[in-house]
Formats: sequence, structure tokens, C-alpha cells
Amino acid sequence: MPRTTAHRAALAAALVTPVLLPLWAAGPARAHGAPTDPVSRVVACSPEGGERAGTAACRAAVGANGAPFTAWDNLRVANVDGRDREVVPDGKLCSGGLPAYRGLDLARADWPSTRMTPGTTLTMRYVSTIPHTGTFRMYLTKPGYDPAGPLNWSDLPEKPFATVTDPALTGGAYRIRITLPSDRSGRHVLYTVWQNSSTPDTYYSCSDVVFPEAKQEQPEEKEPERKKEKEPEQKKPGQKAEAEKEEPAASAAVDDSPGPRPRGGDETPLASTSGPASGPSAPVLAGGAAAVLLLTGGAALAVRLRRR
Ligand SMILES: [Cu+2]
Repeated sequence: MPRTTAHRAALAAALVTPVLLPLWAAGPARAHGAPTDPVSRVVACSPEGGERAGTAACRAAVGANGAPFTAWDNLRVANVDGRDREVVPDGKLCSGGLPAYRGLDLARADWPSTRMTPGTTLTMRYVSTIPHTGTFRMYLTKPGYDPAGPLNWSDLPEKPFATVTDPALTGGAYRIRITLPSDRSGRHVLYTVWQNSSTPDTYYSCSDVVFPEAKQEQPEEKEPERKKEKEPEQKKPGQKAEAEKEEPAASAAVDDSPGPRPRGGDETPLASTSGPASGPSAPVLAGGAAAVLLLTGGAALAVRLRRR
């Protein structure tokens, strides 16, 4: 569709369905995108990252970077054409090898993170205001990954666990249905590669995620308490049924619902934030951010679109 139409559609959707981060507060003109759920390092540590931006990891990242991550949605490399492993050097996966984002490559185990449950199906959000066509490839670091070391290509499986082409852009974000591998525990990096087909660019993102620590192999009956604790937090009722219904679909399915069709998990984050800035303030932050967006998002976005 023509760009102006797309912009109008994106704006309309943005006004109906707020995202959970104040990404569209007044700021420099921008386009492109980055994952917001699970939140990417560049978004978490951007000036719009809220509490997360104040964490030790983000402060160190900005320090090492020498400049703030204002252009959180502009982490892209031209003309890679799928040769990610040749073009992006080991240890520099999170910056895409771009000096302007080098702070994101710091090897540390305390980046703002998102809790996840192995084997679950969920909807990733990748915020964007200007639509591009292309394919998203999602990788998860291998079992045994050491988050205290640099992220190298050998830490990622050869093949992505999910691949989605041209997902729906609703509410200002691409909705990407993924089913997580079931054999991860502890802290990992969800590495997202968005290879555009409508531009020469490929976008790279690191989202830090934390799975429950591995437990001993035990009969299910032995762990009822822990399970009960986790369920309501991770998904709303109905989400599970839906995930089961969709299985055994491929490891990822495009969420192509055209409108605000009610579905479990779309109104609330599927996974909650953890890490140094976690706690009861997270929902409050999200709610406040949504309000901020409702008040300022439309105007800021309109200004931005006009600038384009
Ligand atoms: Cu772009």
C-alpha cells in the first residue's frame, strides 16, 4: 500500500491500541524499529527506557557507548543479504558491529530482562512506525550459554527457532507469534534479525530473557506450588488454550489479525520484567506509559510522520 496510507493506518492503530512503553514521547524523528516485548537492550537503555534506563547495565552501556541510545530504532546494516555471520563480527552481535551502538555489546549478566517460560507460545512486539516488508529470524542462545561472556555466533544455533515473514503491523508494532524452545533455563539472549525486502537493510536486536533455573528431573506432582505461582503471571486464561489449539503449527505463526480482536495476552505483557528494576512498579510504569502515550503519542507520531 502507498506509504501515506500505511502511515495513516499505523497512526489510527496506534491511537486505538497503545503500546506499553512511552516510545513515542516527543523526540527526534525516527522510523524503522526494535523489539519492545521482550524488550531489547537498545530500547531498555534508550532515553525512553524508563526505569530500565537507570539500571547499572544501561548506565555502563551508555558510558561505553559515549552517547545515549536515542536512535533506538536505527540499528541497521545495509546490504548484508543474509550474510549475517560474515558481516557482523563475534562479540559485536548486539551492536550489529556498528560503533554507534558498541555499548550494547558489553558482556554482563545484569541487562534489563524479561522472564519467559520455556516451550510457550507468545506474541513478540517489534515497534515500528514506518512499515517495511521482510523476514524476522529469532534465535535463542544455546543451552549452557554464559551471559557473562561476549555474545558470539557460536552461542547461537545455526538455525533460528522461529522465522516470520511480513507479520501484521498493528498498534504501531509488528506482532510476531513464536513458540520458545523448551530446553532453556537461566539467562539467555533472544537475538532478532529483521532482514528487509523493501529496503537493503538488516536490523539486529538483543533481548535479554530469563527462564526458570533448571530443576532436577522430578515427577510433576512434586512441583505443584511453583507451577501455580507462575501461571497467572505469564499468561491470561485463554492464552494456553489458544496456544494448544495452534499446535503443532510450525515454530512460529504470524499473528495476522486485522484489528483489535480480543485475544489473551495482547493487552498485558506476556512476560514480566525482572532484573534490578523489577517489582511492583513495573505494572505501574506500564500503565503510566500507556497513559502518556494516549496523551502524547498521537501528536508526536503525527509530527514525526509529517517530517518524513
Ligand atoms: Cu526503516
